[in-house]
Amino acid sequence: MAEKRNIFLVGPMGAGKSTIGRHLAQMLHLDFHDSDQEIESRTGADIAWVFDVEGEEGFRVRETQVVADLTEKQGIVLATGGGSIQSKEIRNNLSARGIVVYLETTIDKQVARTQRDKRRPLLQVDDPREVLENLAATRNPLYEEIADVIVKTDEQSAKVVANQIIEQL
Ligand code: SKM
Repeated sequence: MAEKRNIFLVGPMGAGKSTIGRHLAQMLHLDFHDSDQEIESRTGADIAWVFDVEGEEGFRVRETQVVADLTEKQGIVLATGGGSIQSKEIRNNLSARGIVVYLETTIDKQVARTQRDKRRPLLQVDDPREVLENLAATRNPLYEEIADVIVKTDEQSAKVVANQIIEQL
């Protein structure tokens, strides 16, 4: 990469966006940001609290603002929230301001990786698998549509995936 570009990681909950993003940022000497984490630091509360108090709608307003702000930076790796791509405004910002990498995974991996994770209020239900399958049906086409690069994350370590992404930039 000749100039300082941005890399935006999209994909469902449990795809490994935060872990892979940290490796990628370190390898490329870019700054790492995570939109869920940024929402937590701006509100001083966790994602579950934001959902409880402001509802999913309130959370999405915050997410849209955070992504708009972070994508204005230069030379960052951004791990986006799993549902962020449902916003057209976010999709437009991501496509216009960096390389979009879709981290693809399986429902089995998602279920295993998101168990007891308090940052996933949508999965605090009896059957998280069913929720993940329904979300995948609406969201996977959107991830695919905006992706410049698609990488599978279910069988490789985060470091290997980060290397595979770098090869495709
Ligand atoms: O942004 C968080 C939040 O739990 C919602 C979400 C989603 O809609 O898939 C994914 C997480 O990253």
